[in-house]
Amino acid sequence: MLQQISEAYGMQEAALSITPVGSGLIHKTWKVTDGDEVFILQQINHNVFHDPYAIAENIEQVASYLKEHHPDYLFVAPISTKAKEPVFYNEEEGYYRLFPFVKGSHSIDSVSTPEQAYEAAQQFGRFTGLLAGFNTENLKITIPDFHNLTFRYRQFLNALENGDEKRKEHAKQLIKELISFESIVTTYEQIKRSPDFRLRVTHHDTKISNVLFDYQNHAICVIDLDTIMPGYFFSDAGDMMRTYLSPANEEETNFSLIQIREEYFQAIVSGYLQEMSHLLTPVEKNHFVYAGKFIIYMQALRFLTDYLNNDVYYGARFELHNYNRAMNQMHLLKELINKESHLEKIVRAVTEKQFN
Ligand code: GN1
Ligand code: MG
Repeated sequence: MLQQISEAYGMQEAALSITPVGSGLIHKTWKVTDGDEVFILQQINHNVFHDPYAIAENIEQVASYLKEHHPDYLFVAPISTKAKEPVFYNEEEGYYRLFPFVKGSHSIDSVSTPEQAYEAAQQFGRFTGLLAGFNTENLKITIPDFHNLTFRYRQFLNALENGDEKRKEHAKQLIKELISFESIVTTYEQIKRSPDFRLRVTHHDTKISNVLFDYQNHAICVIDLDTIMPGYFFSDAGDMMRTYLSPANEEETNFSLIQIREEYFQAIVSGYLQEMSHLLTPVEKNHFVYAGKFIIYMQALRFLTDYLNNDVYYGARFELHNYNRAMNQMHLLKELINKESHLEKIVRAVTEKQFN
């Protein structure tokens, strides 16, 4: 594999060293060193992304818009092969792509200070903000219905019909609980019909490892642009809440460690609004807490659906893996809802103080 890839990109195979990096559930990622040059190599998960060229097209379009309108913005686009292809395809190995490694950058796997949350939120807000003039209809849909909560709920109901009987029995209580939060879907359906919510260029995967930091701990840019699609601001704000608010992540099985850190919530809202305040409608600004509920609920549904379907999407290292993840997200959702009125106050304080 390495030989073909190095040939395709004009690297010296003999001088290469390659180490796996990252913790994503979908793609495989490596750091590749070719003498003085460093790259990030990724194998695209073709089961999830059926059309890797659509991703490449989106990235190209966004890159050229940013280059024209915001030339100082650092946007990490993949390197083309010698044959000028944006991805390398090989029948046995599938699809790969290569990125330049951003010098002096590193990524982190968990958020341990509110400043990191602020910096990341600012970067994701900046990304959507700078692309406000870009016509979202030009974007290809790389995963249909990716953050369509109605669709995710339907997939969950399908799994209740057709999923593994034993697993259904095991998850009985959790299934009931998830159904009891169905109003989150109803609200989403109202939002879809409301003129107060705009479709924007949305990243759709705002976890902290998709932000590059420099060694002074300033965020430099966002990466992982596979799911750039038209979407709502609450997809990005919500996934930051899902992944930055709790000190324990989605893998934690000691659920008492799952907590909502209010100062991190404030940091996400402030950082995001720093770049997006002039673009969000007043109604959107009132939906930061909903953002968290929306994404956390959707992730709980997705993990449990996968558990009921025998782990076909996320995979699992042990029998209860996706069940535990779904339980974890359910706990996180309840913690968020417990603090809802307090969090709403924080949103009001931030919007009034900074932006009025
Ligand atoms: C997947 O592969 P990764 O970790 O970047 C998933 C996200 C989920 C996340 C949960 C394409 O992202 O939507 O939130 O797992 N991405 C896709 O860990 O399904
Ligand atoms: Mg990703």
